[in-house]
Parts: sequence; C-alpha cells; structure tokens
Amino acid sequence: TTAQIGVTGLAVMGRNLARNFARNGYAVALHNRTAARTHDLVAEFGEEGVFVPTETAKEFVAALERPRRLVVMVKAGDPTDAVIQEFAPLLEPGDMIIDGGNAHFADTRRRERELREQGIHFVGAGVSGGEEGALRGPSIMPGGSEESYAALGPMLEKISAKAEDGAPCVTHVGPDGAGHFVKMVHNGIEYADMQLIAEAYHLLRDVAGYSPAQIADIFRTWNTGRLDSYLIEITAEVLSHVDAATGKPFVDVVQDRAEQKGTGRWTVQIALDLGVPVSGIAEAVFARAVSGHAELREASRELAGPSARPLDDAAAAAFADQVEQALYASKIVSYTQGFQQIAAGSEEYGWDIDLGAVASIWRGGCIIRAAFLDRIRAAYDTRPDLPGLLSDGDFAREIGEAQDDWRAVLVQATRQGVPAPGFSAALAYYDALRSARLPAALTQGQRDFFGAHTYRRVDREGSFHTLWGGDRSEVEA
Ligand code: NBP
Repeated sequence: TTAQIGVTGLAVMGRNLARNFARNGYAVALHNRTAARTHDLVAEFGEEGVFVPTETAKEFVAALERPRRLVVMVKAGDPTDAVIQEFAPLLEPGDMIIDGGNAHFADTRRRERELREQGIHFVGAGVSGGEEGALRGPSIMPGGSEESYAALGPMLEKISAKAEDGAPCVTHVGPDGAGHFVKMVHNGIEYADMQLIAEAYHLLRDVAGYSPAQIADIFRTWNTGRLDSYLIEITAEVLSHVDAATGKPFVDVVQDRAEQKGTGRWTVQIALDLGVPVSGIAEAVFARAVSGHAELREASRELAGPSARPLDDAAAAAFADQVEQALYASKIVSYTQGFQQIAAGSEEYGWDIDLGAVASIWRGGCIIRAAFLDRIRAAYDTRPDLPGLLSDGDFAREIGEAQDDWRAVLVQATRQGVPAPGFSAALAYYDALRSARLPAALTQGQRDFFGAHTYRRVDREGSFHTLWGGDRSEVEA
C-alpha cells in the first residue's frame, strides 16, 4: 500500500495524530526512532484504519505517495533537526515535511529557508489540544507555502476540530514560521487565561471565604454565560475533585508550585523584542516563577499583612459577581494584547495574517476554545483593520460596564492582601490606553536631562534638547 501521509515520532501526540488520520480514511505510514512504538500502535489500534508500519527512514519514505507528506511529531529542538537531517536527503522537490511539534518560530523560519533550497516544502504547524485533541480533532495552525497548503489543507481540515458552526479549526496562517508564531501566542494567551482564573479562585477563597466546592459551583454558573469556555469548565472539575487518600479538596493537597514548558516565556521574550506590551501574559509567566521560589516564600512568610477581615456572606455573594466582571474585563485585555502581538509579528515578518481567521480556528479543539472567540472573529471580520480589540464597539461597551466592579475587586484584593497581578496589569493597560496624557512626557524630560536623548514638542515639529547644565534654553536637535 502507498500511504497518503506518514507520521514519524509516535509518542502520545504522534500516535494520536496518526490514528486521527487513519480514522478519517487516510492510509498512514508509521515510523519512530524506536520501532517498538510503531509496532505497539499497530497491535493496539491496527483495526482503526489503514496503517503502513515501517522501520527504516528509507522504508518510510518509500511508503509515501508523491508528493510526499511527512508529519514530524518529535520532541521540539535538536530532535527535530536530527529527524530533518535524516529524511531530507531521501526526499524530492515538491515533497512536504510538516513539523507538528512546539517549535520556536525562529527555528521554523530557518528550517523552511534551508529546505526550500532543496525544493522541499517545510510546514511548521502549531497543533493545540493536547493528546485528546490530536486524536479527536485539534486546532491546527500551519505556516509554510501556499502551494503546500493546497496539498495539505483538505486533509488537515478533515482531521481538525470543528467549530460550532461546522467550520474546520485550521487555516493557512501565513508563510514560513507564521503558524508556529501564532501557536506560541496561543499558548501565551492560555497562560494568561489560566492565571486570571487562578486569581478569581484565590479571591473567592481568601476574600469571600468560599470553599473549593462552592467555587466550583460559581465557575459552573459562569460557564453558562459569556465566560463559557473549556478552561472554566475544567476549573470547576478540578475544584470539585476530592483527594481519595485524605478526603481533602484536591487543590489543597497539590503543591502550589506551577511549572512551565516554555512557550509562555517565548511569547513574552518575543513581545519584548517587538515592543508589544503583553503585560497579562508576562504577569502569568512571572506568577508561575514566584510560586516556584520556595525558599524566598518561606523566608517571607512572617512579613506583615493587612488587618482587614474576610467578607460576610451577603458581601461575599456580591463580590463573586464583581469577580466575574473583573475576570471578563481582564480576559478582554489579555486577548487584546495577544492579538496585538500577532499583528506585530505579522507586520515584522510580512506574514499578512488574518486575525479573524486566527480567532476562528481557536474556537474548537484547542485549550483556549471559548464562545468568546466567536465574538473576536466577528469583530475582525467586521473591521479587518481594527486597531485593537478595545476599539471594537461591543468590547468597549462591555469593558466599560465592567470597569467599576473590576476596580472594586482590586480594591478588595489590595485591602485584603491577595495578589492579583493579572487583574491589575490588565486594568493598568486599560487605563493607560484611556489616558489623554501619560507621564511619558516626564520620562522624555529625564532622558533628555541625563543623556541629551531629545524630545518632541506637542506644538511644533522637530526634535529638541534643553541645555539642562547651562542656561536651560532650548535648542533644536
Ligand atoms: P515528546 O515531546 O515526548 O517526544 C518523544 C518523541 O520524540 C518520541 O517519538 C521519540 O522517539 C522522539 N525523539 C526524540 Br525525544 N529524540 C529523537 C531523535 N533524536 N531522533 C528521532 N526521534 C526522536 O512527544 P509528545 O509529547 O508526543 O510531543 C511531540 C511534539 O508535540 C512535541 O514537540 C511537543 O512539544 C508537541 N506538543 C505536545 C503536546 C502535548 O500535549 N503533549 C501538545 C501540543 C504539541 P523514541 O520513541 O525513539 O524515544
């Protein structure tokens, strides 16, 4: 049998992706560095579809119809380069290598450029949804050439998740590294979403005094409204779970140190390079870092805290409603920032990314899937040149309606000493954008004072410098 597609790298993601292709009627060639994984897959799931197991790179390549479609699902970084080096010499012009791993987009750009010289299409494709998504339908963010998408798109559309309106959660994001860039920002937004939810939980617990089970119910209620999303849904599941060994709430027996694999950090690093303020994502990455500083936290436990007391029952219920407003408003801001970063990357690298299409393919399959994304899609579809989500009339109105409660939540958080870095960073961004005048004028004055860095005036064109060390007269620079 010749296979229409091949998957190399059959750990949890690759295996499930291969099964997904097979279940959708494609003949799938299989390969893994360690052949045992290949044989295990066929032994366990062989009846799900047509699999062509192979052991060597040569056999694998020979099993594929031309032009070849070769999906690489190995550990990101050096293993991906090793696999490319192994297969590229065996391929012919027109063949496609699809990297579905979590590659850094700069690596994807380099690999695409190198393979293009050989006539091979390299498609860096972000895949979101974890192992369950890989099997039942992920959100897929492919970059690479138009030509490769023409050959791959229909297959990807078939195996991808479908949004509620039936639209496949895959689109050609843009050339070279565009897909992995968008996947990176997706993960950054995921970090921000998780942090905001964690803050809401923390406030409901330590300010309002609710139990994890009660908070699970609050999240379940929220999930029937505008916050309806996968992350809110699983939050309720996690919060209502009881540890079998101790009978305690599960969240109380897990160590409070959040780990990370690095895509959130990449998002912030790249945002710094691009000069895009993704403060919500940055606070989420830093919050995980703070949680991990065990010694520092231990040494700081005796630091003075506020004397305020938790709210009484009536106040707690009202506060919970306010937290919903704060969470929603902060979420609007973190998506505003994330989409801003995609727009900036698109501009910097000439990707011409359709922001509405990105929102559309995140509606299903991926971790941040939510009803909310349909609204973002609509906002960009109505106005593709939207300067930012906060410029959309509906989002502006909603955040305006939420802002009093949002501020009230932060007042309580501050008074009671509960950290809410995500909520506060989001509000600071909102207030900064709203401000007619920012203190940046003073910053410019200081820079001119100590470094003669010059400034621009509000009333005249040109660059100016004040002779701070002399008679303080102004000169044109
Ligand atoms: P891993 O990231 O754990 O990678 C294991 C696979 O890489 C195995 O097939 C292994 O072969 C292969 N491999 C390694 Br390690 N070094 C190799 C080398 N030098 N040459 C050839 N093969 C090599 O697997 P995963 O968790 O399934 O993830 C696959 C990719 O998908 C990663 O890039 C990951 O970041 C991404 N991703 C994961 C998730 C998720 O939820 N796990 C979600 C979205 C994306 P072996 O069997 O011979 O050791």
